Amino acid sequence: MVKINTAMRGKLIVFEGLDRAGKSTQCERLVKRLQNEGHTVKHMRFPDRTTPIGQMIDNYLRGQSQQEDHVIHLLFSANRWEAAESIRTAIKSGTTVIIDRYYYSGIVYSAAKNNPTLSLDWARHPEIGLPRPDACIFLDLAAAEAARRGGYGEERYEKREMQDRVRELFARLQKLGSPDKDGFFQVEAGAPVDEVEAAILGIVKRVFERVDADGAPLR
Ligand code: DGP
Ligand code: NA
Ligand code: NA
Repeated sequence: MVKINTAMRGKLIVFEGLDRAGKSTQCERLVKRLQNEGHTVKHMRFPDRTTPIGQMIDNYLRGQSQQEDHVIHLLFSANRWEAAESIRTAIKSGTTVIIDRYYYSGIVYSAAKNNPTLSLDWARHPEIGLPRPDACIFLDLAAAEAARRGGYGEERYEKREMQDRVRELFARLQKLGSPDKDGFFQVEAGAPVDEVEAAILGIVKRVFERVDADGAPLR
C-alpha cells in the first residue's frame, strides 16, 4: 500500500498522545505493516529506559527517586539527544524510523506541571535541533476515556488531572504554530483499533508520497 522507493531516504514518523491512547499498539501495527511491504523500519520509543540517563528517568517515573522539574526535563531531552545521530544515520540509509513519543511529550508533560519558571516556551528550547519528524500523528483521547481503558498505571504522571492538562497543552502546542505544523495529524483514538489503524495508514501513505516527491532531506 505504501510504495517502496529504495533510492529515497527513510521517513521519520512520531506517535504522540496521552497515556493509554493506544500509541504502542498502533506503532507496532505500523512497523509490521511497513516491514511486510518491504520497508526497512527501526522502531524506537522515548524515554529509552535502557541507557544510563534512561534509567534515571525510569526511577523517577516509578517514584523511586525525586528530580527537580527542570532537571528531569533536561534529562528527558538528553535521552532524545543521545539517539539523535542514530536517527539521522538510519534515515539517510533509507530506514524509516517510527517513534513512540518524542519532543512533543517532552514539552507538554513538563509544562503541565505549572512550575512558574517552566513555561511551554522554556520547555521547547532544549529540543531545538533534534531531527524534525516528517509526521507527528497525535492520537487524541479524552482523559476520561483513557481512564476507562482499564485505568492508569502506577507511574508518576498517570493521574487524571495531569492528563487533562497534558491534553490541553497538546492542543495549545498545535495552535502555537509548531514548526512542524504541516506535519501534525490528529486521529480520533476513541474509535475501534482497526479504524484508527486505517486512518493512520492513510496519513502515512500521503506522508511517504509527499516526502518522496519533495526529495528534501530530514530537517
Ligand atoms: P511511556 O513509556 O510512553 O508510558 O512514557 C512514560 C511517561 O513519561 C508518560 O507519562 C509520558 C512521560 N514523558 C514522556 N516523555 C517525556 C518528556 O520528555 N518529559 C516529561 N516530563 N515526561 C515525558
Ligand atoms: Na505511560
Ligand atoms: Na505507550
